[in-house]
Amino acid sequence: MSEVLHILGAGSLGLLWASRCSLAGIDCRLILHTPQALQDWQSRENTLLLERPGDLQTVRVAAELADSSQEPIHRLIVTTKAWAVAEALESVAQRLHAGSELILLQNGLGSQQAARRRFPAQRVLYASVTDGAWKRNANQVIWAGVGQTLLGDPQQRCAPDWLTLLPRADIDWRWEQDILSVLWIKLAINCAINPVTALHDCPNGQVLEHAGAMFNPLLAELQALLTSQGVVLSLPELTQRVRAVIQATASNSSSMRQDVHAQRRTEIDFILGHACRTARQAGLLTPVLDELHRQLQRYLATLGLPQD
Ligand code: KPL
Repeated sequence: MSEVLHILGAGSLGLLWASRCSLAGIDCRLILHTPQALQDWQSRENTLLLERPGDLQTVRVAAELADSSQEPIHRLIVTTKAWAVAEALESVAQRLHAGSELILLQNGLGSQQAARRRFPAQRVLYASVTDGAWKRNANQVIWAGVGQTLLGDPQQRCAPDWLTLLPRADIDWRWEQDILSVLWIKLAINCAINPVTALHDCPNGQVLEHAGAMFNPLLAELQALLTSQGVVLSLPELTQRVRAVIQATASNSSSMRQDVHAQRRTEIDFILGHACRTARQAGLLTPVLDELHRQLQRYLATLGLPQD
């Protein structure tokens, strides 16, 4: 690939992309948030460790600050949390040009549409990622579960050519004509699992017992919401999908529970908040979803965490 691939956000997903692409010989640049983070990165000689079961690889990845270069950014992978996207993109706005392509890897919905509104001249792709990764420290990432990356563009049918290079970096990706439906279904699954795990401080496998009698009405509301957004998925299918994720990730901590444990801002507003707002706009009544949203907001407030 001739163009540099910039990665904005040095969380677990950012480091996972940076390490895999660099190992594959793709010229990557990690955009860090603060001068201190850049200094720390450089003091470790730009090295990043990628750990997979039974394997540890060291790779060099160059890093920079958003404003430490005027060099245009042609291809940008945005790997921040959903609530950080707007500010992160603003920091590189001067370096984007009409041909720049952005790929957004966030959970939930809302941050993608906001980015598209803010950058109408750029191509903005949306992605759904199922890889499991976590950071052991600032320059070591563990690729705990190999997943798939579904990519799409609600406004254009064709994938950019350069994506065909991604399998070289062990990124198993697929082009999705209807990426919004994929993201809506993922959001519905997250609405059914993540708040329960955060409120009850439990792994995903205990969601059914803690959700109790509200589980089925919650899924019925979520299914109606999906239908209102043009997503074709019956209630039995949605129920089966949610149960399958609970089973497949039974011992995992949801991303929301992990955020609460780390005293980090959660993505509540891009998951439950977006679902409740969209339901209202569609004229749907979603009392169970609304109550879950309020309950989680109250809980976050008691922990001193933002309610959005
Ligand atoms: O996507 C997830 C998350 O934690 O955000 C699930 C599917 C619930 C897996 O943990």
